[in-house]
Amino acid sequence: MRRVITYGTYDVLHYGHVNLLKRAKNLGDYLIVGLSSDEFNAIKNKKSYYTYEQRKMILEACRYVDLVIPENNWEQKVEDIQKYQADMFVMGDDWRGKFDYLKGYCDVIYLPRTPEVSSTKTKNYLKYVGDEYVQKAI
Ligand code: C2G
Repeated sequence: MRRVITYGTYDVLHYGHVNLLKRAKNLGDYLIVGLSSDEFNAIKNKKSYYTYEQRKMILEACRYVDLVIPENNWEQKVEDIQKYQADMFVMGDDWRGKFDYLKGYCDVIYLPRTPEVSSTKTKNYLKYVGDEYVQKAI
C-alpha cells in the first residue's frame, strides 16, 4: 500500500483543494491529510472561517481522504512521515522547494496549483455579496 501525506488549512473547501486531494490520492492508495489546527493557523497568519473540527468533518467526507491528523507546527512532518509510514509527501507547487528536506524520508511531489480559486477569494466574494445585500436592504 502506497501511503501519501499532505498538509493544509483546507478552509471553505473548494475545487482547487479537491483537485489537489484527488491527484495526491491517485499517486498512491491511502491519503493522510495533516490539517492545520486553529492555533497553527494563527502562526500561519490565517484565520479560518470554519473551526478545526468543522474543517476535519468536511475533509473526512471527501472520497479521496483516508485519514485526517492535526497539524500543530512546522516541525512535525518528519515525525508524521515516520509514524504513518508515508511513501510520498505531496503539496501544491506554491510550496515548491520549501519541503525538499523531506526527500531524505520519502518522495516529495509538488503538483500544479489550480488557478483562479482560493479560500480567500471565495470569502472576499461572499463578503462583497453580503455587503451588497445589506446596502439594498437599507
Ligand atoms: N491548493 C491548490 N490550488 C488552489 C488552492 C490550494 O492546489 N487553488 C493546494 C495548496 O497548494 C495546498 C493545499 O491545496 O497544497 C491546501 O491549501 P491551503 O489550505 O491554502 O494550505 P496552506 O495554507 O498552503 O498550508 O505545512 C503546510 C501548510 O499547512 C500548507
